[in-house]
Amino acid sequence: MSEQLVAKIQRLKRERNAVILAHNYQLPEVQDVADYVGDSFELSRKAAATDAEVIVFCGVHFMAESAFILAPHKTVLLPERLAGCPLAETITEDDLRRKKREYPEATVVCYVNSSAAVKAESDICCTSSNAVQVVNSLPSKQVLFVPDANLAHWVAGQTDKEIIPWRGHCVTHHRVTEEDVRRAREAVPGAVIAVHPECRPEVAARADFVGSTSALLRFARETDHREIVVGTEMGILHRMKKENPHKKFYLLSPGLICPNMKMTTLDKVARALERLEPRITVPEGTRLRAAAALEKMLAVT
Ligand code: CIZ
Repeated sequence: MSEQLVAKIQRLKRERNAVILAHNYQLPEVQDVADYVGDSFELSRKAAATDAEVIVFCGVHFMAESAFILAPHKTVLLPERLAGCPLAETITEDDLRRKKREYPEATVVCYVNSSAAVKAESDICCTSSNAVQVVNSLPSKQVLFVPDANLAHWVAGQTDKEIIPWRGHCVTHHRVTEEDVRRAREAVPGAVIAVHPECRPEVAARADFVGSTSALLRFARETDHREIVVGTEMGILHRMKKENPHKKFYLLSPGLICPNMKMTTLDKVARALERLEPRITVPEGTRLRAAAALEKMLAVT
């Protein structure tokens, strides 16, 4: 059944002149059918660079929006319309406008895990792999950093700027505790612990390595350690194991499962290609302002 479904997806992909992009947190079978697997920004850049007319973005809503922002003349499909991001939903453009009034001198740095409307209201975007570099490139002393408070804290530890965080969290990463780190050290002595900066500060402080999904994948390839405990969404283990068959990977906490990332199935990918729905678009005024914030990030990284 799954082989037939994969064959159907490949046929539809050719007929539609489509490319399939899958985030590092997607289900293994969805990653395996994709043309590219990566973090949200890497994938959005692929979307902009490809000759394909249709982009099937296997991820969550803000990711498909970013692809559309960078590739507005293409049809961008999100196979599951309801796949949202609770972190991105912690802040609206109105919330951000109010916060900006409180800190009129601050530059607004917006993590890409945010809606197009919030990006449009920001001065510059960042990803978890370039957040420190983006913040340090700014002339202002004060930075309003939205929406992830844990990432803001991690950045604050690596810059002289005054970082004013928003109160958002990724519920999946925020679930991991110090106790999980202690237990992992006991259960797999000698293993190295690598976590995402969306984890709580006390978790990041106790890890051996902290980085974005692309940095974690690089770390897994380059470290001499044979056993790695991973503190990010479980979907990444599929790629880590594929790329490093001789190493052992363990999940830091059984809670590291994002239900939104698991909503996309092969059935829904096939249906999206068949119907060319659900389409994700962004109103042109918002798109242009959000694109400017993303382009500023590219100019300094
Ligand atoms: O932006 C992304 O792709 C996410 C969700 C995390 C990361 O570190 O890549």
